[in-house]
Amino acid sequence: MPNQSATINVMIQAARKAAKSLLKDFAEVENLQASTKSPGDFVSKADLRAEKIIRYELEKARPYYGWVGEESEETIGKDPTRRWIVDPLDGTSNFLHGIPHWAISIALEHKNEITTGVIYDPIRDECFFAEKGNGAWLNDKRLRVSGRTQMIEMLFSTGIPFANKSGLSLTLKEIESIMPKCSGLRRDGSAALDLAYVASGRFDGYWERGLNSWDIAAGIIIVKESGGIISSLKKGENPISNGSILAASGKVFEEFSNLIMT
Ligand code: 2AM
Ligand code: CA
Repeated sequence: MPNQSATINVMIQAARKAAKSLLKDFAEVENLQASTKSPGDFVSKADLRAEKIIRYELEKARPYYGWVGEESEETIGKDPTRRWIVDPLDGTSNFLHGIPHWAISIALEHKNEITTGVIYDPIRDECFFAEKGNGAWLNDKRLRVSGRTQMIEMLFSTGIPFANKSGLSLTLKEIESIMPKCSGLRRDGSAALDLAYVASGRFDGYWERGLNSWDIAAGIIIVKESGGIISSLKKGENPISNGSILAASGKVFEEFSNLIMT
């Protein structure tokens, strides 16, 4: 079993409490699918309810930390070196469509470095978490990135820009270059779970652009502590600031990033 800090226990407890509320709302969304009413507003409220629960739990335990998240303005804490980076519901489109693939993502940043992360998938009761220097875990099992060595056996994941998001043709070009060389590509709709799946060796690599810090913050430390490599798609930059990310096992990082980052 992992030797967990008090901080990570607080984060996991907050995620589990929010999960109860989200699961109740998700059951409701599934009922709404067959009706003509739009569940969009309902889901925004589910998201806000989950954020409120997480914020209450985290601020109760650590009142001096700052906060940045999808649903509210950034708050600078009395301790300006630490902030929570939170996505109460990552994979909103899946949630909205009744697809059981979404997660809660909570990270702690200290002096511009992510030190702790929790990604909780309530549907499968899978809690991925990591703390700097303490390894990454899925429930009570230690995580390792994939050991596969041949790209042709590897499975990758990405996000494809939709609606008015930019970068569609670039992503399609990247997909065209990787598809003949690998064993498949998934577009599952939750950046947090994509990173958790790289950390657990389910995916061998993942890349996406146009993200926000809260989509990827927890995943970054979980991948790193699983022995994986994280990079921005712009060399030398920080994915937290520019929202473009590539994650992979060390076995394929170079080949993969050469295909994607050219
Ligand atoms: P969300 O579900 O919390 O919106 C899917 O490709 C990933 O991109 C999800 O993690 C999703 O997070 C995120 N995403 C969706 N729309 C986005 C947007 N307009 N800007 C940044 N990230 C977005
Ligand atoms: Ca998100």
